[in-house]
Amino acid sequence: MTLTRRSTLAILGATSALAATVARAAAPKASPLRLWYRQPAKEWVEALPIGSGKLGAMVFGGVGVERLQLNEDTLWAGGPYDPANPEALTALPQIRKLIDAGDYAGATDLAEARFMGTPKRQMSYQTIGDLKLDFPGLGETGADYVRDLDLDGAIATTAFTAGGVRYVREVIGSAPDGVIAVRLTAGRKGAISVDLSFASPLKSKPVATVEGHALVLSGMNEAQNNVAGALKFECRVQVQARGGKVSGQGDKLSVRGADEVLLLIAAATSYRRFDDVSGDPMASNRATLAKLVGKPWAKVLADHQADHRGLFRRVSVDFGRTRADLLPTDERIKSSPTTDDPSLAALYYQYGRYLLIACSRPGGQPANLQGIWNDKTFPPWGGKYTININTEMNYWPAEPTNLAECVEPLVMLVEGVAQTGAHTAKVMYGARGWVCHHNTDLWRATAPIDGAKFGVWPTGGAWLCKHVWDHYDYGRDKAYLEGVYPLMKGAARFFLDTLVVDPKFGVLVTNPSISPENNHGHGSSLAAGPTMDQAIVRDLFDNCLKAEAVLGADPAFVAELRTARDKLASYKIGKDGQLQEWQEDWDADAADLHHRHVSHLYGVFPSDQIEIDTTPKLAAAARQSLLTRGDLATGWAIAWRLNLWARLGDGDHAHSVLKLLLGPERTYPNMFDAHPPFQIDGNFGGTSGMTEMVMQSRNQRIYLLPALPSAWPTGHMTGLRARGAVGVDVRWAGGKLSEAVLTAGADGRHTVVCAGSTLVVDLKQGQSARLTLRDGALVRA
Ligand code: FUC
Repeated sequence: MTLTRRSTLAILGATSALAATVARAAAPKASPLRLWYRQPAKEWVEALPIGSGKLGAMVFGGVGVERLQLNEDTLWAGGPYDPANPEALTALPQIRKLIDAGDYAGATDLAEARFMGTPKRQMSYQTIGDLKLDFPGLGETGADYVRDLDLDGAIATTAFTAGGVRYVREVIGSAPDGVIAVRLTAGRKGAISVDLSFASPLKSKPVATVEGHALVLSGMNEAQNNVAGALKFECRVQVQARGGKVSGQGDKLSVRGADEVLLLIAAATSYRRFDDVSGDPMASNRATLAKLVGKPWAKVLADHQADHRGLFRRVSVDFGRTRADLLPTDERIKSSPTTDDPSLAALYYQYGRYLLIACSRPGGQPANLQGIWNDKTFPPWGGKYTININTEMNYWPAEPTNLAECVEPLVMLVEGVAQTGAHTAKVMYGARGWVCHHNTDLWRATAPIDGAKFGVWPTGGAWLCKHVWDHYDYGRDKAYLEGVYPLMKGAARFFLDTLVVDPKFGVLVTNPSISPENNHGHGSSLAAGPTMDQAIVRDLFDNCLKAEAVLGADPAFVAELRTARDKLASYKIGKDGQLQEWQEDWDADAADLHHRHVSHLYGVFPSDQIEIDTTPKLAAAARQSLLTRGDLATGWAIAWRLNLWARLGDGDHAHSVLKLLLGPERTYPNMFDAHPPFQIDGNFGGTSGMTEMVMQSRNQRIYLLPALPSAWPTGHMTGLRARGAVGVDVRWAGGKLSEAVLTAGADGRHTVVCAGSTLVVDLKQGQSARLTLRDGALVRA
């Protein structure tokens, strides 16, 4: 890739300072796939994340003291519990009546008193704590210091020189071997001495012991919200030293005078399922480590990188490059608001993919509010699965950026909440099917929590079902669809049983519900039939109908769905030309006109019920709503706006929103998204939004460059996926498509749209088609 010189004054001004700083540092080769820094991390949001899917570590890159903050994805507070509140069933008709009568505050009070889960809060994701590496004789800094995270190699490296010796420390999270592996090397034999110890903030006070050449931390998780801690956990660090001496003392393990040291870190809890904590973490860790006896670092690394690259290298992206990409990552983020740095956007894009690969792998838990990385016992919002936007946003980029495998944990979560949620549906609503409100946790709790104005929202599970369907729609694996159809059907069944007729408008609506988490200005947030609910339920019904059309044999259910679907409330345009957020035209009365949630625009993105080309009036109303909301919001909320502006076909507006996301107020030095505080959804939403600028796959059509900003005149994005199991490569120059390649994973017909021109392409599985623009028309090249 060659550097393109940009002629903006900002760049030219930065150039000479740049050259000097780059020369001073032991900078890694400029690479579009590398985060790098000239100093160790002081704050957690400066440390670099690595992960095996199940295990995570934040690498601080200290010289005399290295800190590896560790996570295991099932270490959460509490134990199996049932939050369904039986009082809700008798309160339900009264709450509905109050809502129908317009007494929204009264409905809220009653819901608060009798409709909330018990306990009213869910459990938190918790850290294991830190593995501390003390290096006697090394100070705070070293010469020629550099630390980096190579996204392609999935490896964090710290290197520096001290006492004339070059030290290199590498850390990986290996999915195939199920460990975090650390290699310590030095340029002189016998130069490595290190003391290992654990420090954990868990109030349950886990204990560290030495077993031969292993340092072991074991204990229990914490109790929370009156739910006792029921999980045993263990973290086991196996030390292999070449040369030198390993010795243990109390709760410390020491290495002296080694040539090279390898640390293999395994961690596990006794969690098996939301209702089963009978696992044996010690046996599991021993088994994991036993498999690695005699396996050299080179092989551990090679297996890890082959596995990672198998996913990561599917997509390549380039938005152009400037000299700004020679700077350390933290400096680029700081100067990004005023600098032309398109490859920072590309780095952020690929970082999102890197993070998903590192925190969401088959057999593990889905990405929570912080993915897998958390240094607290009670992180912000419990680090849970908030499913009124955040968890879904985590998975927006998964299918289009060719990481379908990473969706498996989310589908497994839906399997879990479909079971616990069937109980909640029965106990709290007297309904069949299953329901999940605005949050869930490791224990797959499904009742409304936190407060009526947050929790009384029955469409969380239904929204998750969109991802369950999308996984089929992108992959076209019929056996998979057969397996998940009962989940979708159960979610739909709940709504067939609980939708009620709105007495004023005569349509079928959810009641009680909210438009997350917005106060409509009429005494509360509670209402009947908020626009988002109607849209989510419409998608759910439609996707069930499509699934049934593939699988067949469910005609009675289809008839029921069709009847209900036709009675769902449709979209409404309000007095200010906006897309109404509620059945009533209340938008202008809302307590916060700039509310971060843009729930009523779900139909534009992530759904495709509203499109600029097929439903232009609704799209214009959505645009009006979006303009009123404004661009500035929390990290994830900016990311949602980015996706929306891309869907509305405004590339330059999308790019200006992206700039807000990439700036230092919304991106920490380690590129984690700042809500603030850290929340990973913004990272994933950012990756999704950039994809949407280049390629959109909706309503059986593939849009090429639907929202390309003028800031990225030349570039490519290859290895994407569209619905219908088709691969898409897009290359452009001078702001126009130069070439697109479609590669079919299944037989199908694809309608491709670019610059107002449409082409229908029929492809058999394995075939590909090369497309280009000729005299403004899309043609096969
Ligand atoms: C939703 C949002 C908050 C936050 C929380 C985790 O409730 O409204 O902004 O992201 O989830």
